[in-house]
Amino acid sequence: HTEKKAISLIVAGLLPKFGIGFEGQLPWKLKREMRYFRLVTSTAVAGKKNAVIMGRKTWQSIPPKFRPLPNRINVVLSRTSSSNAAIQEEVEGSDTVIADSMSSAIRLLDSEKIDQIFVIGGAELYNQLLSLPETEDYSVENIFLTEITSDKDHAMDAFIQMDNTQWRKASSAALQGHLEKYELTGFELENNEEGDYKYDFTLWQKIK
Ligand code: FOL
Repeated sequence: HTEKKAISLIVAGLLPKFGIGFEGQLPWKLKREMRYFRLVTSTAVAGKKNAVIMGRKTWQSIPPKFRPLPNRINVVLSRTSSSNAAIQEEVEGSDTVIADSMSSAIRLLDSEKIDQIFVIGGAELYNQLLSLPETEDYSVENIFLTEITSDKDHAMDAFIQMDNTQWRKASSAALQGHLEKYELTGFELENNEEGDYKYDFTLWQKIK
């Protein structure tokens, strides 16, 4: 028996409805926001790696040339043996594992060599964890949420359900502290702009 694992979610959502996707892809192309995602999920303490857990559709949404996401242990959740076999074939020899549930993914990651565990989507997996953040295997402690706004309308068909009675926004000092611990300096947390979008990097934590 091992300790309950702390996990983090990382997600970018368009307010006020928390839209995160359209037709199986991100609704936007935000170069510097994606750089933040890459650095936050890749940077681990010396001698360890982080893990990224994602659903099968999110795996398929990542451009083949970028997957598996480098320098991270990739875990893909897939319940059906047909998609399972296709992913297995693509990833053989890489740092990628396939699991059929969050609990088995977490148990596969039970190693001293893993620093942080990030869940990187999509909507089905995020919403499962947001509604049930704690099981006997894991507990969602942090949500790295990029809060995006735009004056224009953007088509969205995937949303996350943020429940403000379960989660509260941490101070920007708390997020800055996390980033500094990993020597991730130089990010402006607020009032970032790219194209039609403005966004803030925020951290949400479970209300105990
Ligand atoms: N969280 C945040 N904050 N922003 C996101 O865009 C995001 N995207 C996902 C999950 N959480 C997120 C899922 N979608 C790549 C593509 C899609 C994707 C996640 C990652 C990807 O290609 N990542 C490369 C970056 C390449 C680059 O720098 O352009 C990586 O190495 O992480």
